Amino acid sequence: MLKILGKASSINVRKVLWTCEEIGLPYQQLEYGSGTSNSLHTEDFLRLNPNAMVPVIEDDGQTLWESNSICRYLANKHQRQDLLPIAAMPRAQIEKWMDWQATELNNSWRYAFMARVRLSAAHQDPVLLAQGEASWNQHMSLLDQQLQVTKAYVNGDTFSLADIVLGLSLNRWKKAPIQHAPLEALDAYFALLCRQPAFLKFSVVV
Ligand SMILES: N[C@@H](CCC(=O)N[C@@H](CS)C(=O)NCC(=O)O)C(=O)O
Repeated sequence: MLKILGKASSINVRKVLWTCEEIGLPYQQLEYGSGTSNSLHTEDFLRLNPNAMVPVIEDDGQTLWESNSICRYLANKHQRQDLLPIAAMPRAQIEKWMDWQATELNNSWRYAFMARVRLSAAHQDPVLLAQGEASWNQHMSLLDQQLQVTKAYVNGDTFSLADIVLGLSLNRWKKAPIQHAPLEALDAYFALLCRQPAFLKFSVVV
């Protein structure tokens, strides 16, 4: 059976768990990472992922890390073309939003998230915090503009892997105690995602 190493509180682990639920794939999830009894800094774990990060999967005797790559692998392996199309351009449009989430969006929220959610003493500079919140809102506003066009999911009328990675990111933004820009298309998108049992299950934590 597919083995998923990583704590369920991790947003990146939850992307993989949600993907498995959409596919209807049985899995065994093991709590690994800070705050659990399984350290990422052992020789055994570092052999699986030298980045000392979760998630990691073990499937058919092989190991894979990087959450978005794992989601792509699972959709591809189980031929879920609704989640990740095979045709070049439709696929690239989904992957574009996944890459944007992992690079541009993720870089925008780190300081404000550490300050406001993790309450990190090292992230309380008021100027950097204001810049961080503004940057996070600005990136979410770009997603809002896209949703004003599609009026449904990130890439159009159908749910895809892009909605898994961005849905969890939206959940983080909505629940973080920051000054939120008023973004109505994102509110409608959040309500749409709340119709999916897996989203409700994996959006309990920030
Ligand atoms: N780019 C990686 C990032 C993974 C990542 O940041 N994982 C965090 C949890 S969300 C982690 O392993 N942190 C160390 C820990 O929890 O001990 C991915 O998407 O898989």
